[in-house]
Amino acid sequence: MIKVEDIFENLRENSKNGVIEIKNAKENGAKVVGTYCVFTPWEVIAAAGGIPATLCSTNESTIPDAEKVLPRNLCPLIKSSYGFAITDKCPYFSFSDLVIGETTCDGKKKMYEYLGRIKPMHIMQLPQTIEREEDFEMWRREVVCLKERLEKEFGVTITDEKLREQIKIRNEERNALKDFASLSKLTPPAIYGEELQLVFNHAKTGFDKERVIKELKEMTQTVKEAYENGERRVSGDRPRILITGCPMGGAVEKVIKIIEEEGGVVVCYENCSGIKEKQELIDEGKDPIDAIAEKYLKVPCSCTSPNKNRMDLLETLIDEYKADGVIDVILQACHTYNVESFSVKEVVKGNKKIPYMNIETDYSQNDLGQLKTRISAFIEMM
Ligand code: BJ8
Repeated sequence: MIKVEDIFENLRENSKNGVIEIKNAKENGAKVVGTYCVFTPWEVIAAAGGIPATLCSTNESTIPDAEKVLPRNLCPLIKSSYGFAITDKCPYFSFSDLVIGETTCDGKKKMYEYLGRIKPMHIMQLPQTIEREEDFEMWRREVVCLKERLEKEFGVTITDEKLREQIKIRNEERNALKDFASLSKLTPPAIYGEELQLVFNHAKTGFDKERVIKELKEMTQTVKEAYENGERRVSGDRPRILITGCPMGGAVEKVIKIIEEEGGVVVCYENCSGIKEKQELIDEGKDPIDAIAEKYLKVPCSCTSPNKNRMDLLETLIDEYKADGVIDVILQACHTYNVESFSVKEVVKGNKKIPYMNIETDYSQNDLGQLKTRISAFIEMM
């Protein structure tokens, strides 16, 4: 039987497999649809026969090129995304036949205007607030517009049956990811936070969803069995950290590394590269367009106002994963997450009575020393 360490080693070694998979699919005539945000309803793209692919956005190497056009004091995620596109360094972007964006934060939606000069784009208009009936109606119309655009671009008809099929697959993947993440609920956790992030990344770049679901279930089973047989890879005296805030990945994984080097363990990611989008399933009993619109409108992103769902989700996750402390990771110049950090602090320190720390960082490695000092002091205090 495969050892637990080997599972993660294989994932690290095969992290580029997604590129090969999509290249082969493209050569066989598949249509690729690039996405940036978890508001994009993947089910609609897949029901059109397209492959939804998350585009590159987490490396600092493309930022200097982006800054020839975009202002320097802009969020690194936006600059990196644009830099990847103009330098043609993101294979997923190169393969995309269409790119989908949403009107989330100001920087992102304005950047999309320039991206539209390079690739065909479809922009979904996201309501600013999500609580009124008219917000749902507006977003539902946007889902229908996307469906119609894909039908036109790819010369296909998206039936309710195809949508239902994709909803079922993606729900199964969400459940499989949540089951894997549940290994961090154990005391002590069965896995490290770096490994949890690795598995989320793996699912994101695995395009054959049935294979990904099977792999996730097997990984969960292997880790669970080893744990039940007494294997303890993570020491029980490591403080359990929940990470919230902006999406992570690539350059920002420095934060995870430091937390675990300094004696903590990340047990949960309340962000878009973690569990945020996975928590809620799509209702399989409803009209598929209604159900898709309803699910995605509930993504608790700071770009919507108010964003009470995020505070509720945070409280639930702190309890479920038995977090000892919360680290709020905010990308430089991300105003919405930065402003929201005050409410997050109120929930964490006020309601849950556990320590909270806010980190503002970018994609450079210049702040490693400072991050290390602050994170180490935070962990020591717990
Ligand atoms: S659903 S979090 S993936 S918008 S970090 S670019 S908000 S300035 S990434 Fe996001 Fe969708 Fe929301 Fe999730 Fe702007 Fe902030 Fe940069 Fe951000």
